[in-house]
Amino acid sequence: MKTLTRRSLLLGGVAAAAGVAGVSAFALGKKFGLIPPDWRSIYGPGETLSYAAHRLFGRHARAREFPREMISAKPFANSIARPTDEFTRLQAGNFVDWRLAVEGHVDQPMSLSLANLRAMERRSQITEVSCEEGWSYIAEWAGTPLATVLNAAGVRPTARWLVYYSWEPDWWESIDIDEAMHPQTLVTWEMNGADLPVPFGGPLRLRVPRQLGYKSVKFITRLVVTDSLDGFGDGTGQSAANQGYAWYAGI
Ligand SMILES: Nc1nc2c(c(=O)[nH]1)N[C@H]1C(S)=C(S)[C@@H](COP(=O)(O)O)O[C@H]1N2
Ligand SMILES: [Mo]
Repeated sequence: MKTLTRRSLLLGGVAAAAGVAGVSAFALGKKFGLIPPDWRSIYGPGETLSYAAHRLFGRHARAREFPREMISAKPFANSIARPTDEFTRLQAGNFVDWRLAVEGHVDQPMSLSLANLRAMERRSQITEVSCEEGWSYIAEWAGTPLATVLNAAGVRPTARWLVYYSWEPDWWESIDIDEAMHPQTLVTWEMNGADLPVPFGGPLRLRVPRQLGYKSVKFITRLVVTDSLDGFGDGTGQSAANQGYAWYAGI
């Protein structure tokens, strides 16, 4: 007869407890927003840890802001896709017909012109753009805090993520709602005191200065507030996920 020894009972109990703990740690992590959408990727465990640490300890941390003397004399604009005829037409009209749509989990979906945004609020900050390839530059950016735009639309309590789209169809990204509401996250329409130049993402760029350059998407046209990233891409919430860009790119 097989007897249950103290030892086997103990081992079984520990394994069961570990199993339960393993499952519930993940479930708890998800519940409290500690799990990034790309936790399944090659970055998986490391990404999850760095994102969880950021969520727990760095939610309100601020990106470094620089003194005016440190603004780069020659900022580097990464290459962009060749403008379409439609883009060229909008540019010829000084982008008066450019619109930023605000949709999803908001009380009042909106379609905003540059003039609408300028009339809302202006904030400026001197921050750095850092590319994952190693170069960086410092510039003064001015625009409307994204929080101001989202509050104008009335963010619903179900909001967890913000997905943002570019004029370039293969460029879109997402951030969590804390990053979206962070005071340094800016719907940017001005750079170094002039209208945001097209090579730097004009007329409208989302500056997310707490993360690497690729999260600062140029030529933004649409913001979607959502409770889940499941339907966005393959659930990883970014266009570049399959090219090895980590979803969370905190610096
Ligand atoms: N629409 C769009 N946004 C984009 C890119 C792009 O190619 N298209 N490149 C990204 C990358 S990889 C970086 S590092 C920064 C570069 O910003 P810069 O051109 O101002 O240096 O823009 C990001 N935003
Ligand atoms: Mo980049």
